Amino acid sequence: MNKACSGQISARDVSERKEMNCGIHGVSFSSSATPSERRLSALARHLISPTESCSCSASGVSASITSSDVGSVFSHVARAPEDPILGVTVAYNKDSSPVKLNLGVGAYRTEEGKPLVLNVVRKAEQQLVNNRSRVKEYLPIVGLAEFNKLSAKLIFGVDSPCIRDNRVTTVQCLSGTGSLRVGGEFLTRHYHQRIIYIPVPTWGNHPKVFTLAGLSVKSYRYYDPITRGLDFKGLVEDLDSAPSGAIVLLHACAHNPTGVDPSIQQWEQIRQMIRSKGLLPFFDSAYQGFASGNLDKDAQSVRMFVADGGECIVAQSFAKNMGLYGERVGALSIVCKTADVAGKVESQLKLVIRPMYSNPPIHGASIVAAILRDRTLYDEWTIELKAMADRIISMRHQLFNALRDRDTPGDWSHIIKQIGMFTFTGLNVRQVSFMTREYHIYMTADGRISMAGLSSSTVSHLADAIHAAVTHVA
Ligand code: PLA
Repeated sequence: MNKACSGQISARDVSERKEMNCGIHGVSFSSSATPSERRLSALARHLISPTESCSCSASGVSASITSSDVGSVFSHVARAPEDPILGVTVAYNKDSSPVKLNLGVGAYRTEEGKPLVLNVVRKAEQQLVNNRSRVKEYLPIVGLAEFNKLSAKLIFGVDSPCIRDNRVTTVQCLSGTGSLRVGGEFLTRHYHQRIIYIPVPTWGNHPKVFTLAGLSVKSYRYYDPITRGLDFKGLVEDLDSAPSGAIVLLHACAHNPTGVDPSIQQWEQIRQMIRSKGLLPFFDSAYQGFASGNLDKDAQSVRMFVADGGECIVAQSFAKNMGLYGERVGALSIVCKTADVAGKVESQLKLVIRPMYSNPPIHGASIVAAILRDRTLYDEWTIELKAMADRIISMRHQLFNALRDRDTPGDWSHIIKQIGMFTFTGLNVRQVSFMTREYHIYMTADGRISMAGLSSSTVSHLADAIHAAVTHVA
């Protein structure tokens, strides 16, 4: 299993790749290159990654020309590997076993193992359908204004000073990923420092999103595999040696994949350090409400940074907390020092978005706005959200108890200590592939399991598989 398939391409790998001047197809630029040249170069390096270029030059497997390829102008195209996370679902779908279990992608399932459309979402959609005055015109480039306002209130708090002072600009984007990408491109164009620090490990898409946005990705230590907790000392050391102005990617809550979040005291120390060094915090908030079941509590880290009057960026996703995965609804907020700056920033965000996808889709944002604007629907949402978070917490306890009952070797207390959708089990690549092969359990190669995909009826199957893996596979 190579690293590119592990779901955990570290930022160091990315930097190494960036430093590898592969020179293939003559695409390489010196440090004096313009931003657009650098972006092109980053794109080329991404497309011609070492693993892929090896497979075409060394083994010749991927790029071999079969008779049906002859004559195609694309016959040189090498087959790319599946995505480390979404590819798990592709493999799962091909498995015909009745006991198969998909614990790969972070998508909530009911106790019956079914995807869930929240009741409150059904109600909001019904309202939208019943309203004959609604049309399907294009939204503005920045999306639905009401959605933007309400999203900002959700993450920053209704009484947030940045909203009161009009110091924040919020634009609707294509879910969390799109928000990160638009934010990254804006920074490449308009921020003086193009280095972004991401935690190790982090969501596998982060290094790719930011590299392709034109930023240079570096890493900071985050997780200690020995304690299975936060490597706070490593984090502080790495951020302390970051160049002034560097961007720092922070998971607002429910860190993916580790499920390890800083305590409030640690967040305060991180905040002080970031502010004293003049670093720029960029929050990824993909799980608000999923960590604790409480929307305000899960936004605390972000709000601490806004309360000090400094600037920050937040990418928000409604995929998980409203179960709107496929609607692709999210928001990017940039908190500035003054309303005037925020207005100018917004004008530039429009120039990033317009050539990328012109304007965002209307349906998902309308659902979110309908729920956030209406007290009754909002309250109902918080109850459904808490129920999802509680079911995940209950699965943690059930899995922990099942391993204890089996006397499975090792300390499994991290299963109940970690927070959010995922458990970072500590299982290695060989153990993971054993579980897939022998038990039809699908998960990412880094040993992450989506607790949201587990139910009371599948816990014992998973516990049997983990027990067998740790007792039979080193
Ligand atoms: N940020 C983090 C930390 C995430 O975990 C995810 C999704 C996103 C952003 C993007 O979500 P969105 O674009 O759908 O709003 N991570 C998932 C899915 C749940 C994925 O990989 O796309 C995961 O299984 O890790």
